[in-house]
This record gives sequence, structure tokens and C-alpha cells, in this order.
Amino acid sequence: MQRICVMGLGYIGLPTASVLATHGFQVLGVDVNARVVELLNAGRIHIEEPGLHTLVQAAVNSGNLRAALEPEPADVYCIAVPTPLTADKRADMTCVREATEALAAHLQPGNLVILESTSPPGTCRGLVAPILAASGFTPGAQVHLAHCPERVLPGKILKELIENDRIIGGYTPACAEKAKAIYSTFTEGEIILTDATTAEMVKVTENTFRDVNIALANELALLCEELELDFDEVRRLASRHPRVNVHQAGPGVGGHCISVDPWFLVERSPQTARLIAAARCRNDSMPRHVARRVQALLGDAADRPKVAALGVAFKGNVGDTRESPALEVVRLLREAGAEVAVHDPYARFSPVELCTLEECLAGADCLVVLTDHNDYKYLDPRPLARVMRRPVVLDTRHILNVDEWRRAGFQVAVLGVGGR
Ligand code: SAJ
Repeated sequence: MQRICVMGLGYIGLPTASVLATHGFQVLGVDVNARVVELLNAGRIHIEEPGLHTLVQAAVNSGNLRAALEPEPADVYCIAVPTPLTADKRADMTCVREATEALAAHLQPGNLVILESTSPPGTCRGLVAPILAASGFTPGAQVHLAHCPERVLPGKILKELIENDRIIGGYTPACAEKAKAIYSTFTEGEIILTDATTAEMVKVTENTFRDVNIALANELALLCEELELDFDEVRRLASRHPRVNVHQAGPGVGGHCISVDPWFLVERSPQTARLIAAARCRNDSMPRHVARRVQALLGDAADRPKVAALGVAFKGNVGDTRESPALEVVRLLREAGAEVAVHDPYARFSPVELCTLEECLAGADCLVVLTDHNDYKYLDPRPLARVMRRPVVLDTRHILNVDEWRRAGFQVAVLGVGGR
């Protein structure tokens, strides 16, 4: 049985390690966090993702998955560690460097090293390969190296891990073939081979495409507010054109990927990547716009007005709060002197204190919907109007039935809708 060492047991490493363990590999999951290691060895998990707990339990019970703080000799090493931003918006490659150094100490001829972490173009050649070479083995000759970027959507990770097409970029074509042999054991999507730097650029391009399109939607929404139009109607009608598909406006872009990766391109060439940088700034400006709209709705309602914030996760139906624009809206409103009560049915590991829906709404002067959880789409507004001090709502996700809320006595404001 082939041995695989998965470096990093986060949102990507943990599902990947579990899927590999249930597809015939002997897997060691490695993480620097002792609690994560302890939990996994007990068949438990530290993150929220539908179906993941069951899969991890099955993998651990099969005896094919265990965790440790340090890597061990293996046939394949898969690096799935974070690539966050530094304070000055540059890729912080510390985790990739340290994981590579840790595994390089165990390297044997014929081993395959796969980088899954989203990384700036050139990382395999410029960072990983030299560390492998320094351990005495020539990448592409004695050991194999490939980039196989993860592309799974939080909330649908297990489904997409199996079904999505995979891009594999080899340090050499033979390296790509080696990596393909591993992924083809569990991937139902097509596996397409290229070189390592192209694969790195492909992954960053995907998330940049999304970020720039969301920024465009947000900017158009702001214009619609100024022009006293309804952006959602504009969006729906424009998207009837066969080559137009307008994204949704919202309170900003969260998560650990789309709000981070475009900066990897800006860092490489700030003079060229000006559209990408502007899009990032537009998306980052949205929480402040939302906070301003809430403040306008509050007017001089009270000395210390109460705001009920619904949703703190970065997107609907997930519990992940990383880089969530909702957190920034809460922070800005508190900074401006409001009491902000926060509700979220999913975000078990929220960095801000959560309360029940009843506590959240009791005596509130304004309700703001920040996350498009299904739970909020079907809220009955009538009992809410009775417990709030003032029945006022701002929907930043365009998910409420405006007529129904108005009938229940609410003053309804919607992000991207001006005037009416
Ligand atoms: N959002 C909008 N408007 C939209 C779409 C999204 O405001 O029209 C917001 C969401 O509310 C959220 C953020 O953007 O705050 C990002 O959400 P998302 O669902 O678009 O993407 P992520 O961050 O959950 O996952 C992305 C995916 N990339 C692409 O869709 C190109 C996923 O496939 C990647 O694997 C993941 O990043 C990653 O790990 O890189």
C-alpha cells in the first residue's frame, strides 16, 4: 500500500487526507497544531464542513488515517498548508517553506512531492524545488514535483473533491504523470496536465476572475443606488444576454481564497495588475458602505442604538467566518457606538459572541442581513416586527421578500437599490 503524508490538516488537507485514506492509501496527516492532531486521532474534527466528520471517522476507523506533528518517510508528500497574506499584502510562504523543509528531511529517491496550496506563480520552481534539491535529490530526476491546486468550494468540498476537473502542473511532464496516477484513484472529473507555473497561474486566475466580477457587481450596485435603480433587476435582465453573466452584489468578499489570491498577482507586478488591485479595493470597501447605510437608517433613533446582525459567516449555509465581511461590518458599527447583537446558526467557531435570534432582535432599531443563509430567506417578518424597537431592515444579500416584509410593517432597504 502506498504511503502518503499530507502536510496541513485544514479545509483542504483534512478532506484530501480522508479521501485518500478511503481510496487505498496509508495516510499520515501532519499538522503543527497538537489539538488538531489529537482530535483527528480520536476521529474528530476542528472545522465545519458537511459530511466531513463522517468521512474522517470512516478513514480513521479503517486504520488508514492517523495524524502526527511531524512527517514520516512516505512515497508521496502532499502540501496543503495556508498561504495567507502579510500585513503589506504579500504572499506569506512561511508554511509552505517549513512544510517542504520538514518533508525534505525524509526524502528518498522516487518520492513525489505535490503542492496543493494556492501559491504565487513560480513557487514550485523558485521555492519548493530548491529546498528539495538542497536535500540532495534533483527535482524532475531523482524526485518528482507537481502542483495540483485545490479548487473545491467550501460547503461542497467532498462533492467537488471527487467531481471537479483537476489541473496538474508538473515540474517535468513525467512528474505530472506521476501525480496524475495518484489523483486518478479518486477523481471523477477530467485530469488535465500542464507545467507547474501554468498550473499556479491557472488557480490564481480562477479566483481573480471571480473577485473582479464580484467587484464589478458591487460597483454597479453602488451606481444603481446613486441612480435610484434596482441592481438586482438590472443584473437579471443584463444576464439574459447570451454572453453576459453578472455576479451578485453583497457586503464584500470573504473566505480565505478569493479575498487573498488576487494580491499574489498584484505583488508580482503592481504596475500591470492595476485592474485586479482596484477590484480588491472595491470589494474591501463594501463593509464600510454597508455600515454607513445602517447608520443612515438608524438616524438618531437612540443614544446607543441596537443593531441586529444576521449572519457572520462569509457566505450562505457555511459556518466559516474567515475574512468575513460581516465581521468588519459588526466592527465598524460598534466603533461608531452601536450595540450590535449577532446571530448565526452555522458559525460555531465565530470570533464574535453569538446570541439566539430572539435575543438578537429584542429591542433592535435596525436589522441587517449580512449572510445569505437559507434560514434567513424564509424568516417570517411578522413576529420580528413585534420584538424590535423599530421595524427597519437592510438586506445586503437581496434574499428577503420585500413585499412581505413591507406588509409586516418593516421599512425595507436593500443593498444596490436606491430611492424606492
Ligand atoms: N460572493 C459575492 N457575489 C457573488 C459570489 C460570491 O459577493 O456573486 C462572495 C461570497 O458571499 C463570499 C465570497 O464572495 O463572501 C467568496 O465566495 P465563493 O463562493 O465565490 O468562493 P469561495 O471563497 O467559497 O471558494 C473559492 C472558489 N473559487 C471559485 O469559485 C473560482 C473555490 O472553487 C476555490 O477552491 C476556493 O475559492 C479556494 O480555495 O481557492
